[in-house]
Amino acid sequence: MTGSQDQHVPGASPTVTVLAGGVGGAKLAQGLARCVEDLTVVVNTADDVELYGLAISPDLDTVMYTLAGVANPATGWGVIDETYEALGAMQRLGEPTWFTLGDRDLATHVLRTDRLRQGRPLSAVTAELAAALGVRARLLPMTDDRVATIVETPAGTLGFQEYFVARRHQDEVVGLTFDGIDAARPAPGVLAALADADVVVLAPSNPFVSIGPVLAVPGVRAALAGTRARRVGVSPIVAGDALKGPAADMLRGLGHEVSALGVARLYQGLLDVLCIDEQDRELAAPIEDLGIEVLVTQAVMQGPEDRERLARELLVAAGAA
Ligand code: FO1
Repeated sequence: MTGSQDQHVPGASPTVTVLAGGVGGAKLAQGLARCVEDLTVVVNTADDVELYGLAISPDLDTVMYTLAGVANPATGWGVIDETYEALGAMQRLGEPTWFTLGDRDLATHVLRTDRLRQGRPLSAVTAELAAALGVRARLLPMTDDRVATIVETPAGTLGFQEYFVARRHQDEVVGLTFDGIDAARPAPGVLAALADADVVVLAPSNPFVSIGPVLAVPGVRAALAGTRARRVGVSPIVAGDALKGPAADMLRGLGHEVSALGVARLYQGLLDVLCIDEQDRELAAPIEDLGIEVLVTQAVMQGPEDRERLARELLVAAGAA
């Protein structure tokens, strides 16, 4: 396999690292997993939450279930063919049930919590869970340390899942902080995955609350800025709106242009190529003016075949396929 000492050999399977949040990142990671042998996914953990005493890592689980082929296709998160008996029992016991935890999903949280209580780091627990589900890609949390996204809104300060799920991301976002980020260290393997890759992909995940925390882990932004890998991003904003979730509202609320150009400005200096949708073709020239090459294609992934199609186009744009 190629590494930072070698240039990628055309025709050989490249070493690819993806920075990802939840559903969008998971879909692209699945497409890439169908194209390359050596795939590492570095996942946001700043929206992790503790409920009923259980350690829940929604983005890690979304990527893990998607790569294992057991994600709920209707939502993108959670497990296919779920039942919700335990949640119903929680409700009868008077517990809040705004976070929809299925019975099968609960098994993951019970095991994760047990292993963490034994003192094992999240990265090791994640590797164990992913291996048990047959995931071949290397799945890494951005850090083993606790980091929590705090959302400032006119209604007050909210934890991320309280903002996102309980209040359906309807509050205006006036500020974001990542509690614990200054003391966080990249999980084992994260910096090497950036340094040794042929291609680093920034998934079409929310730049503020999905990719943002990953880049904010001390050392990660510098590793991405300094890697010899070709760095390819996919805009999560298409035709002035978010593919999913509150990315458009956040760009607007935090004073940025709500477009792929706004995304390009956020990632300036960290990307060699930005993939934008055909509907945004007219933004190619201003993005190129920022020193970022542009791939114009159908950037919205439909089904699993389409995830592979987009992944392959990204690898070609990176000169690695
Ligand atoms: N997202 C929702 O919108 N509503 C839910 O009830 C919900 C439950 C849930 C349970 C487990 C899990 O792994 C993810 C879950 N998500 C839910 C998704 C998650 O909150 C967000 O997609 C991410 O945190 C943002 O990337």
